[in-house]
Amino acid sequence: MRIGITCYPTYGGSGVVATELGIELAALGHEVHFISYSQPFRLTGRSEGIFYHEVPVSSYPLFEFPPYDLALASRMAEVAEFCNLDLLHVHYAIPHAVSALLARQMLEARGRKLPFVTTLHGTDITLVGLDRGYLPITRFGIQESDGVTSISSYLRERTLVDFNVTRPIEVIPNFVNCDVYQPMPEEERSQARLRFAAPDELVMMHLSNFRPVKRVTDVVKVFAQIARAVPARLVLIGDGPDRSAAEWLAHDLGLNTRVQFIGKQDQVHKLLPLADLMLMPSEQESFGLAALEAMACSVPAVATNVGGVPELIDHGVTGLLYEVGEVDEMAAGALELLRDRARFEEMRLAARRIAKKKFCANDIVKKYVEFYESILANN
Ligand code: GMT
Repeated sequence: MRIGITCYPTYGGSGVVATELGIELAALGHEVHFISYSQPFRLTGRSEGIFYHEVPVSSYPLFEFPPYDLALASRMAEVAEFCNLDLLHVHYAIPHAVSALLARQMLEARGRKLPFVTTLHGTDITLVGLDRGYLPITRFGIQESDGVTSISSYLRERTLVDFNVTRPIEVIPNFVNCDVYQPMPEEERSQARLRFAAPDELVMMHLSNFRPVKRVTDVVKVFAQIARAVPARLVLIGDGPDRSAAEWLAHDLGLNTRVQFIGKQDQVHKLLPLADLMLMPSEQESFGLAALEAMACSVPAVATNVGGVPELIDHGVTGLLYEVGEVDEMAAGALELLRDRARFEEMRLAARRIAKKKFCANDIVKKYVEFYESILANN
């Protein structure tokens, strides 16, 4: 198949999933064309079968807001025509589903078909999409898609209820390449951990885009309690609006030397295995890809019982779940787990086992391919 993929290219779960999907599809022999305003950040090399088409967005004095969605629609139609795409797969409904709809109509007028699949990721439904200014057009884009998938059952329900969408939504969960995201051999791990911690110190990790929904200051608060009880370090990967609030909090709590903000990183699969626990105290999380990536590396997450997270983490078995804001409970639960080496080891193994069993790229990517085939068969 020749598949066009559109996503947000910057740091964020939906762009990661879209990019990893494209890479996996190309490895299966499909031709993948990324169409976006800049190259997706995880698309570092360019393996065979992967192409990137930039969307030029011209600005004129008349435009206070350059119309990216129109430029994108135009580029989608061009790429589909020149590269003979079979279908488009857009990740994150706003504005991508609407741009794809326009591209499909542009090609229809020329007697050519371009079905498109929309994958819903989270805030496109739970936050941005609920904004009255965007809701009707987002709903229209979803409703008019040739196929719709969501990354968790929770998100599917939210879309059906909050958007009153009547078309079927297939749940295809997020996935991880368990050969890339995997535990590190012990000697290599001990050596690599020295970058962040002394040999006797534990390493807590957080990975996100530091948006308010991630509650990064809770990460620091949980860590502060852990660090009071045991020798530990906190490594925060990523960047975003709440980074400075978290930095100030770490400073005010006297944790400067124990907390490291290492910013955006391309090779998170080399960092996650160095952690003992992942901290993900989010307010909302339709899936929690960062926790899955950590689990594949045998790193359980201390997370919140929100959205699609319970579909990923089984409390007490593959990680720990708490209500939003239960900072004391999260710290106490983490400490209790870390002190019980046998239970901790068991959870580490269970986390990787479940990542491999339920969320392995090989199995999930097959589901996408089957879904594409069913869309093409009906169009
Ligand atoms: O979490 C974010 O702020 C980014 C957002 C996105 O769309 O890039 O993430 C959403 O999609 C991820 C990949 O499917 C999910 O793992 C995240 O749970 C989801 N975020 C939220 O629902 C807040």
